[in-house]
Amino acid sequence: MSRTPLIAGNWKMNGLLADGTALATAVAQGDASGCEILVCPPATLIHAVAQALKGSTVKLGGQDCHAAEKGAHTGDVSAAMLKDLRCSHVILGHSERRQDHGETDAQVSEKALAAYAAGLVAVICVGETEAERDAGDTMKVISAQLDGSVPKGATAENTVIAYEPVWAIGTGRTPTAEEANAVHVHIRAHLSGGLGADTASGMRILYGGSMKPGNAAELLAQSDIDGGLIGGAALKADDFLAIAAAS
Ligand code: 3PY
Repeated sequence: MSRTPLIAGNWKMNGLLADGTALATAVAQGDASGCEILVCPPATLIHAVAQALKGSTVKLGGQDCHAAEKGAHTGDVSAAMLKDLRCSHVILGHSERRQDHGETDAQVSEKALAAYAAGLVAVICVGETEAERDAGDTMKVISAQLDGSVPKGATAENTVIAYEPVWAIGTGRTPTAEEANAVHVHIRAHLSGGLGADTASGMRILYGGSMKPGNAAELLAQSDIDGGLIGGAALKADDFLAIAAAS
């Protein structure tokens, strides 16, 4: 099945109003033919970035949402609030949230259900640590994360998976394109068992973890790598657009 590549920028906790708006404006002016482009700024910038993206095909996403619809959750943002600001996607279960906030697979799954209810696409992140990889446990760890984090109602339309080896995030190190693809193939096969072959073959699986212009073409040429979730390189419009052009 052909899957349109998705090139997603995870800005993490970076950007003030002026530079965030300038970055979004530059991305909106780039050539997005041949792929979908998504930018996920910090919550404080979503409104301004939405204005900057008006009239462009670049999509907008949040970096997290709460599982509850609303209520006494100081500092949190609901899926409906993201939708209200014209987001179409939300990243869930990034390893930095799993590490910094102790997020569990079950919480990620509940957040995904909240995202679906609000009409958002959930970009669900999974990935092994260096110790898990060294112990030969990569596939086992990824399978368990998928089982716990991806809800039963996941479809190829409402869910994207991002494979982000924790040891490759922000380190400049990446698996070889073939090693990364082997995990993507495993993810698709595992999803097929739980969600059915049609859903699994239509679902996009992004690679994340130090994807940059220099390695994007090789990674994106692999059979089961359907795009990228880009960290540092998403903060420079030229680099981000070069990755999109390689897709
Ligand atoms: C990275 O590439 O650093 C990421 O964590 C993308 O989400």
